[in-house]
Amino acid sequence: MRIAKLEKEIKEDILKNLLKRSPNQYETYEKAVMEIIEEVKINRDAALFEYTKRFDKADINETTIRVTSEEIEEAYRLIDPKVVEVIRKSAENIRAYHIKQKQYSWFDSEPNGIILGQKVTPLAAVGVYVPGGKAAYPSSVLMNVIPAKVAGVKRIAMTTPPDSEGKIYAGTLVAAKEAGVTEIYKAGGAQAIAALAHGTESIQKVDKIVGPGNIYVALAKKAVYGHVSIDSIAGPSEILVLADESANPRYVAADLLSQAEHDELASAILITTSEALAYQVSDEIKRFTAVLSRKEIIEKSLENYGYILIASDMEEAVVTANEIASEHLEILTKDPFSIMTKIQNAGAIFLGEYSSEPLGDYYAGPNHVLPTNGTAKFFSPLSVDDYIKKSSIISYSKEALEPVYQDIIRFAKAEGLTAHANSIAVRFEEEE
Ligand code: HSO
Ligand code: ZN
Repeated sequence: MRIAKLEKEIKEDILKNLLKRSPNQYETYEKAVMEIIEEVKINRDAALFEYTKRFDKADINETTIRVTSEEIEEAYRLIDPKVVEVIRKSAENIRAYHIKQKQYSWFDSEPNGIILGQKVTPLAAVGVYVPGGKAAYPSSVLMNVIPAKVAGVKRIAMTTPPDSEGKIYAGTLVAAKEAGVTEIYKAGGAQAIAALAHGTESIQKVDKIVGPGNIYVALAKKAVYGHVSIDSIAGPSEILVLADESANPRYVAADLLSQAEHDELASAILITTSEALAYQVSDEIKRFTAVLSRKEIIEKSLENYGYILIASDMEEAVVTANEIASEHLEILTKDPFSIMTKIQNAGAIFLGEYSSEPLGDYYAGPNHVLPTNGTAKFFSPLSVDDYIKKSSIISYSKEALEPVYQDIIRFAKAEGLTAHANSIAVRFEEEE
């Protein structure tokens, strides 16, 4: 992994380089995606089944599209019971954390009869997309579904592409069941997003679609946005470690590699005030990489988006971390909590040497769906907030409206809206 002194030029290069990872071949796929959406909108199930045949090589029809309880039972037989146990424990931690995010309706009343408030309502139906094959992470199923459940969403419809035999990865099914998904469909790609957004004979329309997917899925979500709501589009994984001379170089190296293994576009950056640590981490990375199963992916991602940067002091390191706005930020210093107070931009912050990033990916409870690509400057982790909406509550008594009604009429007339003025005035006609 390259080692460099943290200077202005290299910082600018890195920021530019990282941005290159945001998907930019949209035009290439846009036409195909729009066509698929139109087809599903018009021909519904028939189009959905035809695309499933064409893209997933699977024969699916109106009786096989929905996953049955027998299929879920079979999935449980295929998964190591110890793994099922971990999924359960993890789900419990995710639930406990997200319950704290719940927002409640509130109503304020004044003695003169003014009641103002905010009513919180869960979305009625949510669609969760889960990628097929190796990209299907049971942990991500938990992270997308449990906050919806905690919010009180009644219908949670999951779609995921089947293999050529019409089967779905057992880990996905077990996680879906543990998280509380209410319906599971064998459909993937842009056609699944179109079905969730517009509805077909087999799949009822939802209000919001969440979950990661390939470029077709991402583009389809963008295309249906407005008709339904969507979550933010996830980019490649990122980790930034801030470390001083007290950090353990083996831990730092292992943590950087944990995200580099996700994919070739993943980024792993160390910013340290210790030159000695920089070289030790670089050695440890070589040693670990040689024996890791995803060696090729790791090597590519480190070559493209891996950096070890030596900062002249912690303040410079913190400023740079805030500019990069990483999805994950680890603070491995003598005083991690005091540094955390200076962090303005990061999706999730891990403090201290026993808080390695995968602890957050799998177990601790906070959501692992996080803002990527610098969007931690303005976006937050996926949360219960993503599955609720609010309505304003307004109630005035006659006694409350009377002293102010002339003012409102004046305001309406100033905007030239006399019907508005009249709707207030009509209530005080006798008095005039
Ligand atoms: N680190 C990923 C999530 C994940 N890791 C799932 C393992 N499984 C999000 O950036
Ligand atoms: Zn991960």
